[in-house]
Amino acid sequence: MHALKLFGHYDSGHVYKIMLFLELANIPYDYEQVDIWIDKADRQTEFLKFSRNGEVPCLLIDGLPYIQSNLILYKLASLYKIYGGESAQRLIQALEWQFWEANRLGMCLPQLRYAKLIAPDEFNADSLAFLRNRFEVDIAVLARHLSDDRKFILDDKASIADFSICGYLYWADEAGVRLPRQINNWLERISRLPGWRSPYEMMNKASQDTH
Ligand SMILES: N[C@@H](CCC(=O)N[C@@H](CS)C(=O)NCC(=O)O)C(=O)O
Repeated sequence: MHALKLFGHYDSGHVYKIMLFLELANIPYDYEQVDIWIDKADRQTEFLKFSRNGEVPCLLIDGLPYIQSNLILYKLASLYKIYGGESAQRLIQALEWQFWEANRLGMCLPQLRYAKLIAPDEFNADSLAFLRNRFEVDIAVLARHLSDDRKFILDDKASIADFSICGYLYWADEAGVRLPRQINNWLERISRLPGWRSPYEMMNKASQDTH
């Protein structure tokens, strides 16, 4: 049994990805909230010691810090041999989608939500148009992939590829984007996995329990 401590914040889809893994797998962990809306220098000293860029999520596994949500998912899958970690082949397939997420959907969807919900003045019309166009291209790629009777991203079983990519998609409304039917159906399938809760429900609850 490993000692896990997650630093997070309820506004972060990157944190939600990690919590989905831990909650669905029923793995116990401690949680500490970090206020991501204050200056980095004012965040908890312990957290800043572990999180190189002052970002959440940061996961301590037996005292060792792991940052970057997709790396954390990869580490958890390898460690517990579940959700993609069952074999080297499944893990590498999941990793391909993790890179896709980090380079594509993860570079427009979180930004669109941030622009709509938190900082509308920081984005001009051209940047918003760029992000929206990029999102449309990426979501079409994903919808195509999910259209041929595939239940989850890799196969019939959920994996870290699903957790990584779905993180911000449950907040599509907050980002002001519409989702194709294939994507909504897939999100619905994930939400039927035992232990699933919506992002705010899962993350607010963790904050109240331990913060
Ligand atoms: N590439 C990172 C992104 C993490 C990230 O953007 N974290 C945001 C919250 S969603 C954060 O900590 N922002 C606070 C800040 O940078 O000051 C990952 O995948 O973990």
